[in-house]
Amino acid sequence: MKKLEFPPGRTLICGILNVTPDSFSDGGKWASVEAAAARALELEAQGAELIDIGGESSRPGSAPVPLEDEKLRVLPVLEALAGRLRIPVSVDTCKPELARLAVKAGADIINDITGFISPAMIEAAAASGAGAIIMHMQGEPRSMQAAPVYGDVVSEVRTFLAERAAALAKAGVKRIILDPGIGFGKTLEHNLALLARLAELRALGYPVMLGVSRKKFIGTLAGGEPDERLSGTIAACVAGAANGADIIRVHDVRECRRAMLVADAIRAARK
Ligand code: 8Y4
Repeated sequence: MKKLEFPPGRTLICGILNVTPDSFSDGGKWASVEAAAARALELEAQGAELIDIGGESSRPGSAPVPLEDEKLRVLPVLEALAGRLRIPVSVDTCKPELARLAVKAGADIINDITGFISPAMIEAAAASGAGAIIMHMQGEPRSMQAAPVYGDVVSEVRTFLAERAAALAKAGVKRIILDPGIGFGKTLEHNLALLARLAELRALGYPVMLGVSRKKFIGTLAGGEPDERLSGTIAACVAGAANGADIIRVHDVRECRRAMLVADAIRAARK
């Protein structure tokens, strides 16, 4: 199993590989599997240090995907990639059966946007020997953006992540990454507070992943459709890196990698 390494002072890039039907639909099943595998190799060549593969659209308002559909989307791509990548792969799923099968098919890390609240997901991570990305979400994708409410969003997210990390560690999961879940049951103000105070999450002692790429709060602040949000994405990633993010999860790997090379160099010159 491949393991993510965290060289001090470097912000790693996680490239997003969506394998939902809308992402690779033309040309039938084999063509779409090969296209997805080729995209993963391209993200690696562009400087990704981790690939996050997901077959369930977790956008606000989206409906759950049946297990069989998610399996048919994700597993063939992992199988097609076996032995072809030098970097680890995470699987974005909250279904324990898929998580186990994905690790058997070559995934190294389980990325659960529901934060391993299900004991079966904790068990899947523990039994498979995979690492775990614990993300915070308030509510569920279908309804989470209705009216999210917190007292202090940063301390509530920190308390949740600390509790889930303790449960995973107790079950024997070794490689744990925390993620504040930007946009998952959060208003603009909540997202900004989490970005500004990321250091409070990092203080828990685990690496922190940050997912801001093309998200709605960037459109709210700077305008633009998702494919016009690269500048805002880079600004948020630079701010996140300055505040201690260890990994950024992004669509635009080449551009964000260049931004992190500059941001990390400036951080290294701090006295
Ligand atoms: C355009 C395209 C606009 C996609 C928004 C989006 C995170 C995550 C997602 C995250 C972790 C997304 C699976 C949402 N976000 N996993 N997953 N952290 N760990 N929306 O922030 O990319 S999906």
